[in-house]
Amino acid sequence: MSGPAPASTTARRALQRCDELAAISSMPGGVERVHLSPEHARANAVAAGWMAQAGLATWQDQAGNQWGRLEGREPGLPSLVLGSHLDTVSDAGRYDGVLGVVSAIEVAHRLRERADELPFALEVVAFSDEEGTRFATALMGSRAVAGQWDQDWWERADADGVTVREAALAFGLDPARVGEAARRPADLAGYLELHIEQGPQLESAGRALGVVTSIAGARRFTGHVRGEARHAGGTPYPRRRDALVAAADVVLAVERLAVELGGIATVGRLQAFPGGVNVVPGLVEFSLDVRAERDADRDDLVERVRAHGEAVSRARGTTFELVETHSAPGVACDGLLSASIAEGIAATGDADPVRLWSRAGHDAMAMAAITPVAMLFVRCEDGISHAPGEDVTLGDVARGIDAFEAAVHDVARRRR
Ligand code: HGY
Ligand code: MN
Ligand code: MN
Repeated sequence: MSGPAPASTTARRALQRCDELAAISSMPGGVERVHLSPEHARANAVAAGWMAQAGLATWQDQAGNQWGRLEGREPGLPSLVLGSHLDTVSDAGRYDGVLGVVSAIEVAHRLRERADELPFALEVVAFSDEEGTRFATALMGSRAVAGQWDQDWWERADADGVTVREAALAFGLDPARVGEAARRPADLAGYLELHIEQGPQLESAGRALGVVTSIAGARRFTGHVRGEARHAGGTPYPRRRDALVAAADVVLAVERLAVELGGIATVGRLQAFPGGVNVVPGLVEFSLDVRAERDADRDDLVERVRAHGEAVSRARGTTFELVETHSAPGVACDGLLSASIAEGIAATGDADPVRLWSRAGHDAMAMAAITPVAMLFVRCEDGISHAPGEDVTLGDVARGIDAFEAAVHDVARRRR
């Protein structure tokens, strides 16, 4: 067969590859692939094989990101980078991040015969840590590429007490060389990311694809409510300092305040200690994730939650504390690159694509520190994500890959 493969063939292969990656999991019967794990190494190796098949020169950087590169009309040109992440949340779906990586590889594959016409090199990147599942932070892979590696991260430990430094060494990385993962802005022409929407807006609008206008920056915290563990039978109510009852009040307020202020806030994890059926809980540890379209509104919401937690604790004789574990500023997508994404979608028959801001975080946020970024969203079934029910259709993926490829051609046309 000569010429590029038809859309449905490449889309079918992209979906098969999502299935193949889903099988690389540390969770029996589910999908979990975390930073610097054996599954991370296997997924990188598999992705590197696909990149090589697509004609890309491949390498893994010192932050565990997997790269591939196709030279443009002359060697050494700044690169247009297409990418997303291969790490997952626990009990994940099969498309968050992964669809963006396999679609980028398909686009590179289709362009390989014509790469000598491109006014940039084309690179594909599979980022190592977007979700922060293992070390309770996020974007470690893309932040390393953006030259924003935080030296404090080395001592961060996972649930088993393994630090990032120990995990990096076991993975075969040299912590002293993490700076080599950083890319220079002058070597980049931009960053484009295809991702499932992870919400229901495209589905509600009856559209397969959308242009992302901006990406909300999340702040994440580990919270503690401290009271006093005592006998569940013997301790009268006036003497109790029940950390879980105080925390429950905070959890309800998190939802109420988020709705009131137009933000989004979630307590996704909560644990009571010592955890005995006949012991008043003396300590609660919980997570808090806060987002809004504008950073100022998000920060306001954080302070309102903190004030509520402190007030509840004063009334109940407990203490309340929020320690920040992750903070990313919101990011605006680049106007010109977004125009290319819109042109790409238009080439698939939707002349006036939906524009929406991303409630979810993406590697593009980190990349925006060193190069202009834009994103293409693909509709997902019922808006479900971060859950095994994540789903997409073959038709939407075919359109997404076509639009992604057409967007790359449009960027090339504008740079000539
Ligand atoms: O949580 C997020 O927004 C991203 O999917 N990691
Ligand atoms: Mn995710
Ligand atoms: Mn993602």
